[in-house]
Order: sequence, then C-alpha cells, then structure tokens
Amino acid sequence: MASNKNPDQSSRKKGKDDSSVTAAQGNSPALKTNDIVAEQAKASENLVAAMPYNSTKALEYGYDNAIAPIAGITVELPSIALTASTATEDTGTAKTGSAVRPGTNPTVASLNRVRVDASARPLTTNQGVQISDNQNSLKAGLRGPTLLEDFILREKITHFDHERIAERIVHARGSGAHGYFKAYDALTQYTSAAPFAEQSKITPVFVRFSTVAGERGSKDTARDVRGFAVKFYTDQGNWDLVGNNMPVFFIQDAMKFPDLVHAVKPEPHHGMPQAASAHDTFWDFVSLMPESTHMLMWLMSDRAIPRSYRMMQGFGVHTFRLINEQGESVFCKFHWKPLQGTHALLWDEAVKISGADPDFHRRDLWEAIESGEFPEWELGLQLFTEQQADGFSFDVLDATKLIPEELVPVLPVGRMVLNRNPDNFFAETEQVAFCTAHIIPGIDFSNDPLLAGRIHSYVDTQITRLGGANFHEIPINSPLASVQNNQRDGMHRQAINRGRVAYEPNSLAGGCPFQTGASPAGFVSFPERMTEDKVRGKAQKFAEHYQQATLFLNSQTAIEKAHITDAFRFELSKVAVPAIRRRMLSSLMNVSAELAADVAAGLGMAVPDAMPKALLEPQQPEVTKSVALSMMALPGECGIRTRQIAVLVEEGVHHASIASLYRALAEAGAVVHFVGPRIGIFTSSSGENIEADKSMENSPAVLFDALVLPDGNKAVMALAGNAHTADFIKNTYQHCKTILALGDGRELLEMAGVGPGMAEDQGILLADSANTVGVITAFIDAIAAHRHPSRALATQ
Ligand code: HDE
Repeated sequence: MASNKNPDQSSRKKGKDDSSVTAAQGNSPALKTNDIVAEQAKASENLVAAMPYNSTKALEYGYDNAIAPIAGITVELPSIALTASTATEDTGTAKTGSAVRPGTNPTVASLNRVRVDASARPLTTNQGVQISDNQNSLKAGLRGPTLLEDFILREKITHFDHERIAERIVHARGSGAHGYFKAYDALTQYTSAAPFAEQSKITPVFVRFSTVAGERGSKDTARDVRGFAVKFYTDQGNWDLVGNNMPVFFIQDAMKFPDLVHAVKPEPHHGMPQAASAHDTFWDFVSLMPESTHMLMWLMSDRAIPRSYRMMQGFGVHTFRLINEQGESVFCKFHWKPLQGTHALLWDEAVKISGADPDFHRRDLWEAIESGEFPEWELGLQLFTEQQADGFSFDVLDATKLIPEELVPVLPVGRMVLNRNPDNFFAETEQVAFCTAHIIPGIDFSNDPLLAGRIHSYVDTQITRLGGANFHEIPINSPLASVQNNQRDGMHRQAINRGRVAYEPNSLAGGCPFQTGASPAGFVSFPERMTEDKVRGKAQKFAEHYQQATLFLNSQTAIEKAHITDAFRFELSKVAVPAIRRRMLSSLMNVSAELAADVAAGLGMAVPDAMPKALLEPQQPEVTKSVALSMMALPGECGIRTRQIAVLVEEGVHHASIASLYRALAEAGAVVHFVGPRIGIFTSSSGENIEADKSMENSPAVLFDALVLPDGNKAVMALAGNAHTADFIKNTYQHCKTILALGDGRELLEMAGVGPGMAEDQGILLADSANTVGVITAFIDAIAAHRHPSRALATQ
C-alpha cells in the first residue's frame, strides 16, 4: 500500500513488496536499453496499481488539513530509469550530460557552470564556429556591396539590436554584490527559517542597492530613497528581503503606488527632471497625501544622500511574521546596521559629485570589495507579539510608521558580509529578480496592505522585464535548493524535465514530486483568524499622520535639523506653482511650526495655517525622542578604512613627510591619492619621483574625504598659481572635511581664504611636518569623525 507519512520518517517510501521490477537502483548498467522499454511498461503498471484511488482526497477539505496539510502519497521507484522520457537517457554526451541525480537542480549547482572564460580561446559565433575575420563584412569584391549571406555579420548585429531589456520601472539604477550571511545563534525559539537554524550557519546572499526614481543611467547621488534588497539562497529555497534604507514608506496602501511613482518620475509632457523629487507633480501629490509626511522627513534628511551604499542602514519596512516549528508566531521588523557607520554627503557635495562621478556609489562599492575591504552589516530583529502590537498608539500594519527602538529593542542576530563583485553586471546585477513573494518556511507576511500589493507586483514585473515566466531559471535567480514541480515550458525554458508526467496527483511517476506536508520543511501559512467584513478601507489608527514625523525631527541633532530645513527649501523652491508650496507648508505646520517657519522664510512666503488633520484626537505617542533615528547614533567601527585622501603634489614637493604620511594612512586602511595639476610623474625637492594618479581637473575635491596640503616651497608656489587649488581647498573646507597643512602648505589655506575660526576647528590641522609627534594620529582621528559640522553651523 502507498504511504502518506511525513517524508522525514523512514517509512515514507514504501514500495510494493511484490514489485516485479528487479533492476538495481540508479543508473545501473544492469538496466539495458534493449529491455528498458518492457521494464518501463511493467513498472508503470505496478506504480499505477499501487494507487488504486486517491486516498488523501477526502483530507483536502476542512480546517484541520488547512493548518496542517498531510504529506502526499508516493511509491518508491526501483530505478529512476523507469520514469525516463527516453530509453537512452544514460547515453551521455558532452551535449546531453547524463541523467540528473534525483533531488538536484541541474540549472544551478554553482554559477561556475555558466561562467564563460575567453582567455586563450578563439572568437566564435553563437554556434561555436571560429571566426577568421572580425574586421570586415563579406562583400562582392573589395569595393562591392555587402552580401546578405554574411551570417556572421547578421548574427552579431541581430544580437546587438536586442542587447537591452526593459529597465526596472522603479529602482532602475543599482549596484550589486555577492556575499554571505552568518547567524550568531540558532533562533529556533522564534523561527524555523533556514538561515537561523543553527549557530554560525552561513547562507549565501546577493545584494542590490539602488536609487528609486532615476533611470538606469542616472546619477548615484540623487536625493532619493535607496533600495536595499537581499536575496538569501537558503537550503529551504530563496528568501528575498526587499527593503529600503529608510524604515517607513510614503503610502499606506498598494493602491496608491502607481500614483506615487507617476508623481515622482520625470513629468510626462517634457520628461524632466531626471532622478529628482524637486518638481511640481511630486509635491502636488505628497501634499495631498498627509500620510507621506513622515517619509518626507526621512527623504529631506541626510539619509537620502548617503556617502556610500556601504554606509547606510537597511530596513524590511513592513511588519513580517516569524513562525517556529510549533507553529507559534511573533511579529518582526528587520534592520540592517552597517559596520562602516551611517554617513552622508552634503547636498552641495552630492550635486557636484553627480557631475564629477555619476557612478560614485557604484565605484565605491566595487573598489571597496576589489581591495578586500568587505562591507558588513549586522542584522537585527524587532520582535513583538500581536497583543503588544494591539496596544501601540500606531498600527503595525501601517508602513508609514516605525516602531521606536525604545519601545521594542533590536535583537542582533547575525552579520552579512559582501565579499565578491559580480563577474558580469548584466547577467547578475541587471537580471537579478527580487520578489517579496519569495519567502521560506518560518517567515510569513503580515496583513500590511502595502506588502500585499508588493507580493503580487514583483513576480509580475519580472515577467515583462526578464521575458517570461522562467526568470527563476536565470542563474543569479536560481535557488541552490533543488527545484522540482509540474510547471513546464514557456519562453526560454532551461530545465529539461524528464518523463511524461507533469501533473499531480499521478501514479505514473510514483506520485512524485509529492507535497511534503506541514513538517519539517513544507511551507504552511500562519492560520490567522479572519472575522471581519470584506471592505475597501483602512483602520482608524492609520489616520494619524504627523506624530512620527515630529518624533523623527525631534530626534535629530542641530546640524541634521538644519539640513532637513535646507532640503525642504531647495525642493519647494523648485516647485513652480505657489499653491503647492503653500499646501506643503501648511502640512509641515502639523510637524513643527518652527520648521514650517524656517522653510517659509527660505521661500519668501508667509506661514500658512496648519492643514486640518484627518484624526483630531490621536492616542498619545509612547516615545517623543529616539536617539537611534539620528545618523550620529551609528558612527561605525571602521575608522578611516576606505576613506579617500587627496594629497596635492607639484614639482618640488617635500618627499619625506608625504612618504611617512602615505605609509601611516595606508596602514590605517585609507586610500591615498596624489593629486596634481595633471596626472603623471612629479619630481620632489630631493629628487624622488612621485606619481599623481588623479588631477584636480578630473577629480575635484568632492570625491575625497580629506585633504593634505604638502610642504615644499616650490610646489606650494606652483599650486598657488593654479586656479583649481583654491577651489579644491574651499570645497573641502565648506564640506566640513579634514585638512592637514604641512610646512609651507599652510600658506595655501590663507590663499584660499580658509583662515577665520581655524584655531577652534578640530578638522584643520597645521604642522611643520608629518613627522611632528602626534600629527598623523590627530589627522586619522579627525578623518574618522567623518565631518566637522560645527564649521558649517559657524558659517551659517
Ligand atoms: Fe518596490 N518595486 N514596490 N518597494 N522595490 C520594485 O520590482 C512595488 C516598496 C524595492 O534591486 C519593482 O523588480 C510596489 C517598498 C526595492 O531589483 C516593482 C510597492 C519598498 C526594489 C516594485 C512597492 C520597496 C523594488 C520594480 C507598493 C521597501 C529594487 C522592479 C505596494 C520596503 C529591487 C522590480 C532590486 C523594486 C513594486 C513599495 C523596495 C515594480 C507595487 C515599501 C529595494 O515590482
């Protein structure tokens, strides 16, 4: 009799004892091609006979099965050859390979399978024909017409014509990297999810960071939310945690997402502005959507212009569920904290970098990983029960709200390290398909109505973007867990499914692939009880729109608040219709009258009355200030590692002090660049060659974290005579970065007008030489502080 026991129990595969199939297991040569047809027929008869009827049919109904489905019925096959499509399956060639080992996914194994290496190999067509001439098309005579029969030319041009795929409708601009996640401890108390199954368990990941609004070729440093999407290749299948660098979102219901995106994208009549929210349609929309206000505070903060993808937090945003093996569930919010700290650019810097290096973040991530400086994040969980959630002043299903860490602390559970750049941008970073629907046993959704729309959207969008329903077979998307089901065919199918059975229930394939039942690894949705009416609507707590916007503002330091005010001024000053600006100001009045007044002053407008609120008597918020919401709360643990330092050089520069400085900075992990009026060799005052790898023209000051003005009279005179030098120094100073002036180099500061207030400024260091005791240490400490914002406040 067939069995339907749990697959983990040894009795699961109980073949018929009287099976007349006697062949050995596996692909044994004992089963010869000439008798396999007869054996297959006999085996089919036995398999079918073993399942005289669908004995689990009756169990498909009712509540008990819904929460604990049982395993499917299977019959053990004496040989996998008996379900083969062909009798010659074992006849392997380089093209066909051999039969698939049961339970493996032949489309992945490792990405090595699909990695192409051309070293020392000839150029070929896509059919593997070697190409003798890649310079000329085939012509009727040297000066004659090109011939239609030139299949090499036509194949090359045809492929080229189709090299682009549709870019992502949002998050089109991004950069990715491979790495791994390592759990600190087993979290089985809360979840059966594979990455948390054991202490120190390692799960491979692929991560893609992105901006949201800009097109694929747009600048990296736009003021925007950043995507932070992680694909975990777990042994229970792929889990995608598709988050952002801000813990809340603009809207509460997926129904509004196309409206939001249409509002922020370039305006449809003239296609402007690119990668920017500073225009009428965006502010028209958000000022009519007061629930966006909290997210606007984040968007106007320095979080929206990160210094590096490596230096930003990530958040799952929605409330999710964790479920343990006993079926118990807790709510969960996901947090990524960067070891490198949270750091930002200044707005003026971001604008200038977009001209100097539009690939600023892509380059930064690439170079850090190439140089072995692997970025790291700690994963933390906020865990809370349904009862706790019911008591909060806000609704945990509302994605415009966060849970202050003071209310629910963040439990650190593991670390993620990115340690390998992709081999091919298109094959990996462009084709990677993150989908919020990709969850694994132990993790489940909450009823957040924004999340619900996402569960649909991501799979759907890949079908257009990646050309069909088989996008999961693209190597970067294929799970490492084996895949077997009855889905078949479709555009670009890679898997070659064996056999004639593509349906379930079946008996011809012995019931396989069979449903696993609830345990140990089958996915079972959390049986949340639903008792309410089917309605279009939102819960009452969703109507409170301002308390957490105020919480965020009140949790910022003075300089962060000043930047938020500046950003609102800038963005609204780009809005052409005054009534939109006025409406936004009236909304800001509900966040902070001071903020509204400061922004209004910058726009030359009167402060309007506060916008009427949707909820007049909200519950009192539990927390009114949360230190964790300031970027200053996460300075990082990496000192000056990967920081870019510019050392200006010219003919006659003093060599000894630069050399010792170079050694000390490199030892501390910084990246030192010699920047000249041009690139190439310069001769020091003592005759050594110093090679400038950057010029002030091709790499302006905004691309560096700190500046060294060198000693050497002749060099200083030459630098003083170059118009770029003053700009370089002024920009470094205005952007509150560290400057070290050595010996005669001090004169350059004065020349650039960087004098007043210098004595109190911790970020300006003057010394006779780099060898003066304590200078290098003081310089390193000053760079590690990232910036010296008191300078900006003093000059405001
Ligand atoms: Fe997305 N989002 N989104 N989003 N999103 C996409 O999927 C969507 C939302 C996020 O690096 C698209 O593959 C809807 C929140 C990231 O490839 C698309 C809604 C958060 C990425 C889509 C949201 C995100 C996307 C476009 C509201 C943070 C880039 C291309 C219901 C938690 C992933 C694609 C990558 C990409 C839909 C809201 C994050 C169209 C319908 C909230 C990081 O499916």
